[in-house]
Amino acid sequence: MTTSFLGLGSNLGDRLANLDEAVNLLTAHGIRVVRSSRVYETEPVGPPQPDYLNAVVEVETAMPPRTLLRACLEVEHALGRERSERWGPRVIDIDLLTYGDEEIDEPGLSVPHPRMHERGFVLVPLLELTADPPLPGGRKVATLRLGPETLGGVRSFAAALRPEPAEPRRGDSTG
Ligand code: GSY
Repeated sequence: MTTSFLGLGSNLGDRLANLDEAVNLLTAHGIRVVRSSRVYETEPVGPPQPDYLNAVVEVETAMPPRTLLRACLEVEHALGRERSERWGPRVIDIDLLTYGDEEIDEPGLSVPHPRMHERGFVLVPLLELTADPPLPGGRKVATLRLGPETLGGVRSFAAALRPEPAEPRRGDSTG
C-alpha cells in the first residue's frame, strides 16, 4: 500500500458538496481515504475567478501512480469537470500531490507536484496532515519562504471532509 496526498479544489456550483462528492467517488473507486484536512476558502491563483474551497486528503492505495491519476481524472469527469481554460474556474480539481516518497517526472505525471511548495492553498491543508511532506526537488518545509505572499488569502471555512465508509468487499471480516 502507498500513502498519497491529493489536493482537492472547487470554485463553481456548490463547492463544499463537490469536495464531499469527490471524496465519496474516490472511495467508490477503491481508494481508501484515510484523513482529510479542514476545508479552506482560498483566493484564486490565476486569472480573476471566484474563490476556491480547497482541502487535502491522505489516501492509501495499491494502485500504481498512473492508475491513481486516471482514477482522479475519472472522478473529475464524473463530477462534470470540463477541461477548458488552463487556469480557469472548475467544478472540481483533483491533483496528485505525492505518491509515497517517489519522484516521478514523466509526460503527464509529475510527483511531487512541481508547484505544490509555492501554493498556500496546498501547503496549509497539507501541513495539517503531515509535518514533513515529500516536496519537489527533495526540498524541506523548513527551507520554504512561508510568508504572506504564499499563505495569505487562505481562510478556514469548514471542518474536515468525511468519507462515507466503503462497501465491505468479499472476504472482509464482518466482525
Ligand atoms: O490547481 C488547482 C486549481 N486552482 C486553484 C485552487 O485549487 N485554489 C486556488 N486558490 N487557486 C487555484 N487556481 C487554480 S488553477
